[in-house]
Amino acid sequence: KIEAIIYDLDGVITDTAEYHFLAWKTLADELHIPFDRAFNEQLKGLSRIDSLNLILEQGSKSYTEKEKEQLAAKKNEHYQTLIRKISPDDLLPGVEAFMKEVKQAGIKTGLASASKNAQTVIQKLEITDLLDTVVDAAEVKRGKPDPEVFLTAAEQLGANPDNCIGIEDARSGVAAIKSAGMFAVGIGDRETLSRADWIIEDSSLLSLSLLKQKYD
Ligand code: B16
Ligand code: MG
Repeated sequence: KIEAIIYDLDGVITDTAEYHFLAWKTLADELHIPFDRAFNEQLKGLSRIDSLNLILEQGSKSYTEKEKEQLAAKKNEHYQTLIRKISPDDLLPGVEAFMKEVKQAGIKTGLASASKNAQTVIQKLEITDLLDTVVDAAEVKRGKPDPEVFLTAAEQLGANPDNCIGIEDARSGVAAIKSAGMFAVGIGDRETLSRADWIIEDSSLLSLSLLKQKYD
């Protein structure tokens, strides 16, 4: 029995993963640090500061904690400029229909995001009503791949993790779902998401009936 479905935000519900990439790219260029899409794959799902540390390791300079904080704040400014115009039109194809179908089926829904901007984004997308709980970076101590964010969402929903499904676009996120003891749906690249129990190429392929077949 599926008790709850817990969604990742960036890259699953909306394409903010692209905006995170562009914001990091701007910062990396300013610092003359090489940065491309392939490298960006490892950052998906990681916290802002963990992502920054990985990027800075690619350069030769070392930075103080204070400098790192300033750089992280700068990236967030770039990011917030990019997300300013987000609207319901930015929901990825098929996502809203799927979320509604899940709710109508009486399955609880939650959001498990590593982003401190998660609340802003879901308000702009106007999907607050489709989520029974929202857990974001502000609420958890350990980021993905630690299972804490998914386990916290399950707990808030009163659901047994064994009966939960997590949906992710990032390798670190799939790892977090599996460590939480949940069924993992991966959206995106088959190789990157190889640990997921069901992998689909993009969100338009989400279907509750198919998911139930895979889950059973
Ligand atoms: P912020 P998710 C994650 O969100 C992103 O995948 C990741 O790229 C980003 O660094 C992280 O949020 C932190 O975001 O800087 O807004 O706090 O995919 O877990 O919804
Ligand atoms: Mg994501």
